[in-house]
Amino acid sequence: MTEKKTNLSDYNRDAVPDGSKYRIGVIAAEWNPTVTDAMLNGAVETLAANGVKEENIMVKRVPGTFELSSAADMMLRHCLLDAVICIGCVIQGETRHFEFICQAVSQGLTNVAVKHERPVIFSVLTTDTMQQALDRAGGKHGNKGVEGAVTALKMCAYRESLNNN
Ligand code: DLZ
Repeated sequence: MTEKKTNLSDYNRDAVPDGSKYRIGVIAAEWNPTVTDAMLNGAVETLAANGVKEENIMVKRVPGTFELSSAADMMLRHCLLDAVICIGCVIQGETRHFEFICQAVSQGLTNVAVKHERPVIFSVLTTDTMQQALDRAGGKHGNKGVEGAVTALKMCAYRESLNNN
């Protein structure tokens, strides 16, 4: 049973599968780059710290969070990967863009995961303010990129456990 986490960067090292045999894609949106770059670094560092080889981590960037779904779909169609981590940051503004982007990316990434039967990780911050996002991109609440990398490895192992039955 997973307890409620107080910090996104906290994880039990013993509970994370060894990543040495996995190939992982990481796609980061260019919007709000201070936030997404910090999440990207957190994700890549965490993958490496848990055994994923540098040559097995494919990093790509896309213009905005809205593009993450189509980019993940293309990546899984063209590249042999075990999982894709999608990193974005949408901050509530004065227009309704926020709700359209959040709705589209959450549903879109789910669809891509189901279509390809691969973990597609939702490392997307959806916050009211930039400060709330920074707090979750290496700030006082940890780094959502770290959480995404840990989730990707756990889901790779989950999928593998089914193949072995
Ligand atoms: C247009 C837009 C707006 C208003 N806000 C954000 C945001 O907070 N975070 C983000 O990642 N992207 C934003 N975008 C860009 C869209 O995601 C997308 O790139 C454009 O609508 C073009 O499809």
